[in-house]
Amino acid sequence: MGIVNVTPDSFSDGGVNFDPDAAAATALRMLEDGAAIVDIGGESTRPGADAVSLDEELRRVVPVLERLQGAVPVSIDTAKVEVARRALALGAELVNDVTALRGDPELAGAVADAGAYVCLMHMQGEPRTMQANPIYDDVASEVAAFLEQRLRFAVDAGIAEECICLDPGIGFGKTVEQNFELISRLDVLLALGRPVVVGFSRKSSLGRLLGDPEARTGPLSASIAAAVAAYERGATILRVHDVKEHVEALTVASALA
Ligand code: HH2
Repeated sequence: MGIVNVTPDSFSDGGVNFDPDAAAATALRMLEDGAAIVDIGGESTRPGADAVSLDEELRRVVPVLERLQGAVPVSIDTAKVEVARRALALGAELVNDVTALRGDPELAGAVADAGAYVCLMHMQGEPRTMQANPIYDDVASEVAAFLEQRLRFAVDAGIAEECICLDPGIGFGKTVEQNFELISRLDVLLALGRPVVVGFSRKSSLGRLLGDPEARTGPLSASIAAAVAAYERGATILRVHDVKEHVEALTVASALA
């Protein structure tokens, strides 16, 4: 899954794809580079980010979705039902909701009505404050219990179970150690029986593990290592910024499996 953030302030690619033509060109290049789907987002959820209004989020993503319609398989990274509805009408196949259907009471019904796929992600707290002091007794079991509960909620709302994938939410209310533990214990999440999505790409935990306690991003080499490790532990979808390099690494890893 390639990432295209149509935002001025995303943590690693803010501003790069803020122009709709640039965003659409990036998405098309990702498809050529081997992405199966491209995740379009109009609101940064980096630690400390402020929320974006509905009008502004629509203004950012709709022109990009219009340019990609019929050309690229699209996922819409949003927690707002109106953004999801517009994206689904413009051909998006998957709704990637970092609130796991807790943010907008109407989103579950909209996904169910459209027969779309949905990604349910774990987050402790909310983006403005989530990195202040994340606390777990056992991060893998608590994330799994949360995702199991959200999976039940989604199915009860009418979303077909086979349309649902689950994501531990790397960096969303987790310390460096907790992020790495979630990948090393990915089996706990796989036991829920749904495909697992992992988004470690460029995240600050990578840079911090490599010795910079103030790092805001991580290098490509570390992103690829994390993606390959997640793949080898059973992740199905890797959410990444640098599609070509990840596809090359994952192709080799799968040939060696
Ligand atoms: N991470 C980000 C945003 N959306 N969705 C899922 N399912 N999993 C993730 O790990 C995930 C996500 C944050 O990364 P990015 O989109 O690059 O940055 P920003 O939120 O600053 O736009």
